Amino acid sequence: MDEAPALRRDTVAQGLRTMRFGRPLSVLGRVDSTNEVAKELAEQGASEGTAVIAREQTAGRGRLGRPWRSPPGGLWMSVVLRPVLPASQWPLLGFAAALAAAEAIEGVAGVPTQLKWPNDLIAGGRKVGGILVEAGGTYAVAGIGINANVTIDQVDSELAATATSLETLRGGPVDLPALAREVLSQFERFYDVLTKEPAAILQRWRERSTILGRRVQIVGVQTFEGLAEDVDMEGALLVRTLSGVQRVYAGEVSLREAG
Ligand code: BT5
Repeated sequence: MDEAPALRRDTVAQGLRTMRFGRPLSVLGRVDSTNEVAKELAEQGASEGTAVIAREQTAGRGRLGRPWRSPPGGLWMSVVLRPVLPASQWPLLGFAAALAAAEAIEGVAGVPTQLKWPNDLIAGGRKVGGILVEAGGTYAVAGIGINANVTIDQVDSELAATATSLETLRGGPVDLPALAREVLSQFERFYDVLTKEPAAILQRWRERSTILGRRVQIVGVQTFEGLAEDVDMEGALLVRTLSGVQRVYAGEVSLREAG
């Protein structure tokens, strides 16, 4: 069986065809969170596209303070952004990152991938990755996590029912440096589309969505059910309930499929 190439700066940078994303690029060993490292770089003035990849994270994080398991073999990456979009549309940065990750997974690993609002990457009906965008004052950091060559249920048995990995789905390891390169390349492309024509990103996102047209349960300050109808230009989910359409923001809620 083929050995997957090692994740190093040179194996990722070789053949990288981007203008800005991944320039500069750091590939680190074990860090707390690549979002944290990228934030520090952004605070020090790092330019847009600066990217940080780690082989392992000890304190990887998801939304709402949730932990993100990040063993060696996964793709744990963050990119510094300096968006010119109005702040109200910054949630769409997460949509662009998710679209990029899905395209890259399909292109490099050949695994069909869908998106679940707000930030989940879904393959084989399970979570194969996620996006965490964190905003600073003038910058944002987009964190992209993909379970590539990991057996996630061996890392955390609680994830056995909900999570999967590319290696599990395709029955063999994926070329991790090639995946990293393709995520950077697709992200630069979708980010530039977003800057010029945000509505085009929404349309692409809708085409990959798992939940539009389905009944969902929103769990937050209030818990309610409704029909996930659409997403809007601020990345909010529009949920039709008996009392009308509710706009739901990602910062505040979890979403489940309703029976
Ligand atoms: C996310 O949060 O899905 C965003 C994950 C972002 C991770 C990247 S890795 C690079 C960068 N650096 C970071 O520190 N973070 C970013 P959320 O939707 O809140 O999902 C978190 C939930 O997913 C947890 O509560 C678990 O139930 C589950 N989970 C944790 N680790 C997982 C994994 N590796 N695969 C699938 N599910 C996981």
